[in-house]
Amino acid sequence: MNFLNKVKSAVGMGGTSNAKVREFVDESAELAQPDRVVWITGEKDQIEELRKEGCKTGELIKLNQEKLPDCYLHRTAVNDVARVEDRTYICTKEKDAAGPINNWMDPKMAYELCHEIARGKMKGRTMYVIPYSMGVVGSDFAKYGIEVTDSIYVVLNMCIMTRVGDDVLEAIGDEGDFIKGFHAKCDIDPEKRYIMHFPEDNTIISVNSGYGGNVLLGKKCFALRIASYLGKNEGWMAEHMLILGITCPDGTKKYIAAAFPSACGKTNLAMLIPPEHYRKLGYKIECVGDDIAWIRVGKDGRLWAVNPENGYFGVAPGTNEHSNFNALASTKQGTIFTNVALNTDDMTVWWEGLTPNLPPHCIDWTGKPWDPSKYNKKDKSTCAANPNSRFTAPAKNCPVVSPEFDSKTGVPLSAIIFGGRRASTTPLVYEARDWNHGVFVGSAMSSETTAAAAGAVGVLRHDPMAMKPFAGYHMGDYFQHWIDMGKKISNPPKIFNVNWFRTDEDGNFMWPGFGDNMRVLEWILKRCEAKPIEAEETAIGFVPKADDIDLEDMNYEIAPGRKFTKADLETILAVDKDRWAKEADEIENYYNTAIQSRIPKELWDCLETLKKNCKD
Ligand code: GTP
Ligand code: SPV
Ligand code: MN
Repeated sequence: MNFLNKVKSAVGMGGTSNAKVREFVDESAELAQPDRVVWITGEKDQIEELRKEGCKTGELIKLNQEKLPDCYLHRTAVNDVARVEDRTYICTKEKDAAGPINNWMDPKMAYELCHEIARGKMKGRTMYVIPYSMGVVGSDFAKYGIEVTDSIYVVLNMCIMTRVGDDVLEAIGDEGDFIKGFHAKCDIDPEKRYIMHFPEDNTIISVNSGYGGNVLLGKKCFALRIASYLGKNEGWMAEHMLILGITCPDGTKKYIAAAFPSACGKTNLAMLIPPEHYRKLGYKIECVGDDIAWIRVGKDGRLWAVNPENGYFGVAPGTNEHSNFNALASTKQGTIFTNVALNTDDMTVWWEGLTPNLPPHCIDWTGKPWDPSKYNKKDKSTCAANPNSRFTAPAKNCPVVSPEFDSKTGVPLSAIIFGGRRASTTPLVYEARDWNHGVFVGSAMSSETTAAAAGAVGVLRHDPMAMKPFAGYHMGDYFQHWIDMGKKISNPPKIFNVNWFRTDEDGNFMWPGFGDNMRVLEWILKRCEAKPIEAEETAIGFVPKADDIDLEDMNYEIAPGRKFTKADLETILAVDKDRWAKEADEIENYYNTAIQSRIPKELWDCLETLKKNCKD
């Protein structure tokens, strides 16, 4: 230990004698030169102290403690509100290992660049050391990380989003391995912002950002980018998927995982409340996870999934007691809000869609008084909350958190669902013919971009398996890994694709979505039974007969005065061969120009079948 002996003060030493842990912390401190090093235990008193400190420095605003106990608001810099995909790099020795759709940098160069940027940047500040676990500590699925950071916001978020504490250091033990995560706010300079991944060294470096997905290194950086690389080498999968459980009227429980791109409905589906008619029949949804699934093949030949996280980093806008009651309920205690509006009348929070009325006295997400009379739904610059404002809420707050949430073995999957935002072409739901075809369907996903990543919103782009921004290696190899996993699963889940976002010619959503998505889940479950309900075989896969989607007590108006009818259902279930022929050409173009190589033969075969089916 060199530098650690020199810092002005050190609180705790994490009680670890793991030389690699101590070396990593020491080297980080040597680089960033903090005045103080504090080891995070995640204990209540320590958290309370950090909240106080955060309020003093202005990083946090204490909210109404009667209405929102232990809840705080944080505002990021205005140029630091979303993931930055163009500044996110996979740094492998060989460029080809990162593949053509990841940014790549030579690891030596990347280390040098980041070290240069971060050198001395914690002078006069505190470096916090966070030992955390992704997954239940001590379980077969669990993997451990140490994140060092100079941000109290990061510490408090990590204490919600992951399992933090000394038991993690114990689990790592004297010899054990862990993922190294270095985060420094530096100057929040967007020109020097880098999110670097070194999958060959189990290392992540993040500089010049203070926003969630860029800095909570256990989440996208570790649990998806690094973990997908580990999963490829170790024979398991790390996916951008929610996991939900469905209790059926006969009391049986089934589990489904679903991959939708960022801000495309995972949190909402994961904790949906079924329509009353379904509740009366005995259906109930429970949430295992809302963003990330780690999946392994069980001894029984099924896929088993866990949620490696411990909280929800959920999209605030649009969340209300009707659209997602359970998510809103999850935010009532111990929650950190990021970039939402502050309602100064009662020191609570507000965002677009929370209530139909606009509160008269708000401070907007940039810290300025908000004028509700200027609010124009179509102009994002008039919003009180940032379109990618978020809440960080403990998973256990969710009224429908699954009893299996803390399971060490995970839950067995009956179905995997892919989906995206598609105004046209893609029907409400269809089922792949088999595993390999399902992999093709996932690989062919496209979706309109959202505010979750910096850049234009509403642009259709390819996002295979919702992993475009998160696969830590070559996308062709990632497809191959899916194909290879299929060979190991004797009892595979069925694979489906859904689209909640079909619009009419005026841009109105044709499907009600949210709780009514239960109607589609029911059909999916019926297709997973030993004797599946019949379906229409089409050019793209199996589509429901319109009569088999239960529309009982559905009260949806596509536009004021225009009730959803069976004819609308038929429209959104229809497969238009001409459009799909074009889609097939576009998929071929994507394979050839973006992914370029390493695409499994099985996927080319599926593409040929699709083309042929569209001509027949
Ligand atoms: P990440 O946390 O970014 O990975 O996003 P997510 O996939 O969990 O997305 P989330 O559930 O937070 O939904 C994002 C946005 O989509 C919100 O504004 C929702 O209101 C909207 N949304 C979710 N489900 C539906 C749906 O079924 N229909 C419609 N029309 N909108 C939906
Ligand atoms: C996403 O963008 O998919 C998120 C939010 O879940 S972030 O953690 O910022 O990546
Ligand atoms: Mn996500």
